[in-house]
Amino acid sequence: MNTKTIKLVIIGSINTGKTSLIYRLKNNSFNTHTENTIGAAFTKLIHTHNPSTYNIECWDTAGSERYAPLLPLYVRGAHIVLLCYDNWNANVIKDNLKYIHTNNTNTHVVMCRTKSDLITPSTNDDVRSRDTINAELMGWGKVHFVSSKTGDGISDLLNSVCNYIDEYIPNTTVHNTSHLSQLDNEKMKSKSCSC
Ligand SMILES: Nc1nc2c(ncn2[C@@H]2O[C@H](COP(=O)(O)OP(=O)(O)OP(=O)(O)O)[C@@H](O)[C@H]2O)c(=O)[nH]1
Ligand SMILES: [Mg+2]
Repeated sequence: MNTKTIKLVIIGSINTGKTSLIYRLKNNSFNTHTENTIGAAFTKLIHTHNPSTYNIECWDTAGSERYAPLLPLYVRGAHIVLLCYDNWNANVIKDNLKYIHTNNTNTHVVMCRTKSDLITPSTNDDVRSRDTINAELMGWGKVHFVSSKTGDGISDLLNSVCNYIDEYIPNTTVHNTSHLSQLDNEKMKSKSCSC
């Protein structure tokens, strides 16, 4: 049995559904009572897909502007960053991406269009093709359309993450998170995360 341990960080603007997405990935259900994350929250996803076990160490960051200065610290050393947005805004997305690329040239970015259940059927095709084209133009491959509410797109997202790990991460990778100990413990806890 192969075991792979990776650091995954989820970033995006406030209320884009990051905590709900982590909750869905971990519990396969929708948490209707999330609160805004304070600083960041840590949770571990253990996913088994023979012959591999994936230990996915997740940092769920706060989208509030006032925590933005902490983002580079959390993102540092991440193998994968899930960049969440619930409405395409190139400037906001570029803003988020700048936190990733300063010191993280090896970080794999996965674009997640959250709350896909809120896209009306009449605009669904337009929104999907617009976001897909925009992401391609910006150099970011596939956009994952996910709904933490309905579970739509979640297994596809998880498969994508695991495929990336299979391809690029060696077995039992250990990463250094000691820099995080500089942070005030309280800032790392989220009132909202009940994962
Ligand atoms: N309809 C719908 N609502 C969602 C979905 N995901 C999250 N929400 C709602 O969006 C709001 C914000 O969700 P959170 O998961 O707390 O958002 P967040 O990105 O973690 O917010 P911050 O921690 O403040 O950055 C909540 O009211 C959620 O119930 C979804 O897939 N569909
Ligand atoms: Mg949150």
